[in-house]
Amino acid sequence: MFDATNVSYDTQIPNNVGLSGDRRVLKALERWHPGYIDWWKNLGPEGFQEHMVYLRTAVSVDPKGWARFDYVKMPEYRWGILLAPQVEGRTIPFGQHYGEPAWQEVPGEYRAMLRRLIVIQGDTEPASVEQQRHLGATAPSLYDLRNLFQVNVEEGRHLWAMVYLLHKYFGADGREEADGLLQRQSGSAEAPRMLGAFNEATPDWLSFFMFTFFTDRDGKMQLESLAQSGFDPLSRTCRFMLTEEAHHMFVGETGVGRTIQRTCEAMVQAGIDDPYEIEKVRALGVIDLPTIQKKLNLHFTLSLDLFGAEVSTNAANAFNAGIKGRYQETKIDDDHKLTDATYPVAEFRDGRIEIVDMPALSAINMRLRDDYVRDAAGGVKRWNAIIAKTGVNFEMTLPHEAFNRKIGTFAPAHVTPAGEVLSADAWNAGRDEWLPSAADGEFIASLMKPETEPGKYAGWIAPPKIGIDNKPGDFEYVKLHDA
Ligand code: BYC
Repeated sequence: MFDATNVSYDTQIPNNVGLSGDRRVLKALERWHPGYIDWWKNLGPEGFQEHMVYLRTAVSVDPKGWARFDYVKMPEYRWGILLAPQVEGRTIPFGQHYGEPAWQEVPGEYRAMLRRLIVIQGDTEPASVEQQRHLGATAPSLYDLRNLFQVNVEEGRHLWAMVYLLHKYFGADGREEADGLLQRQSGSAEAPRMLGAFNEATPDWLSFFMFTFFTDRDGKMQLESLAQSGFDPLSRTCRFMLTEEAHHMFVGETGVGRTIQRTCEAMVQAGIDDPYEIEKVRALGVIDLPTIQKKLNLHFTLSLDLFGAEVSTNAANAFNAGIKGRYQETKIDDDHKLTDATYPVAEFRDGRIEIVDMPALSAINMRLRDDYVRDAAGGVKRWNAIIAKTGVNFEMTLPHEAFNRKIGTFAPAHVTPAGEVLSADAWNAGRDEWLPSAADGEFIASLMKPETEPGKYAGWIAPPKIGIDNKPGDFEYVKLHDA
């Protein structure tokens, strides 16, 4: 019998979707594969393609033991297609089809909408790999280098996950879209990636950690919403992707946390009480806390933009159709149709920030963004606990949601991180106090020197508390010398 928990390795593409019995899709994916490998080699991690990296590979979808750790050369990573097991008798948990059996095939009337969401989701995965491709050259340790590559190969697998859905359920136009996912490129003038944050540079490792904390967390929220989908194959795909996503946010949270920790320790050791003595702190070879706050401000605001407009008919239509739900939809205590419900939405009106009750159906993006902000705030609290423990007097904060926005109601507004509305000129004059300046970028870049000895860490970041897969401190996560 076909076993949907364990992964079959009898085709070139490991999978638990019975690919060997589905010649059409198998052939289509095998045709797509060489283009993917070319993309990985040309636009994936720069260098290190021939090195052995200690990576986890998904070998099952059993929550208790889905991964295996071993050394592998990245181009030989077994990118597989894995769907969480089908839930017997699952019904559509929201929208106008609430309570009807979940769809196993694409409903004709929602085909275009579904394809669009799958393509957008798919587009972000290779984009992030492209954004991070040059970071290997400046990794602060072999541990961090390995984590970067782990994140990268899994984003590659998430691309495969969306490409599978396109090939399996969307025929010729699905094939075209799958090819397009390898043609657009992060930051390209002619064919950029689809969403704003995925065309920004990730210039240094602090940006990488902020990205994996804030932007991967948008990924989590979006995947959670798609995991509610009435289209069961999408739901199952996203559910398994979320298992891997947790590690990406761990990399971000602990990466920023270790940076903060090292800065505070260096300040205490040097007897510097005032976190705003920036030059003195920088002279210690660590990143001052106000600059870390500026990086936080930037990545938080770029990630807020990924939720789309606060009031959105696209989002209302997707919810009504049963295609994209809310965060933890099945745990919400309401009618799951939102016919008469309202939701408080932030609006920029006549130069003021107001909270207005709107039909909940059109405020789906706003609600998800609120859930996201709450989730992100938890991490910031944990960073502040690190600072407090060292005795340094400083608190990281999430800036006001109207600050530095490019999408939605606040796009034309000029608002400070504290939520004060300013003129464009006054805002521009304050910009470098709130967001990383060119000089901040140069300083951080000056610290980005690779540390390649097992167990050693660059001076600006503290070592992790525990190793990956419980490995000892001096474990050689990437074998740099025997490629
Ligand atoms: N940049 O009605 P609206 C991840 C467009 S991250 C550029 O508000 P909607 C990951 C929008 O497309 C998660 N354009 O849109 C993380 C629309 O254009 P059209 C990725 C934007 O649909 C780290 C127009 O503005 N997954 O997985 O309600 C590493 C009107 O907007 C942006 C998803 O996003 C933007 N930021 O909301 C690796 C899930 N925002 O169609 C991976 C799928 C909006 O009128 N996507 N626009 O030409 C969606 O659910 C929705 O498309 C969005 C936008 C939430 C993104």
